[in-house]
Amino acid sequence: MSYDTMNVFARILRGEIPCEKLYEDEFALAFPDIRPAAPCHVLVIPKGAYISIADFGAKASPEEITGFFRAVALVAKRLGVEESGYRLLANAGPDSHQEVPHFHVHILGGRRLGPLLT
Ligand code: D5M
Repeated sequence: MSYDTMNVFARILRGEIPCEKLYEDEFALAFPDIRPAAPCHVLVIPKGAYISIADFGAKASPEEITGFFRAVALVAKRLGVEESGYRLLANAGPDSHQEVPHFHVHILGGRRLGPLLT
């Protein structure tokens, strides 16, 4: 499967679709999920064109991978959910219902979450 350059997150990165930028650096962009599943529901996406965690792990440089996950942790801290706790979620492929084929991490928090999301 090749990367779809017209996916919604690719279009957000190119500035073709607006988003509320909560954080941005050379490796990552964070913005609120359009369909929040928790009081705090933010998406963090890498700047590079990667479909999934497998693609990201296989093709991104160590610097990109480190920079991205540092950004995820920093965003969670800035959102104020570090102390109360939060969940990171990354869907990959059809069984997970991954909807947008650009690797992304969901940060979920702001309420007591169930043991698992179904
Ligand atoms: O989750 C993809 C998520 O992306 C899903 O929760 C909706 C969200 N989404 C889709 N379009 C937008 C825009 N334009 N802004 C913000 N959030 C958006 P997945 O893990 O792929 O199932």
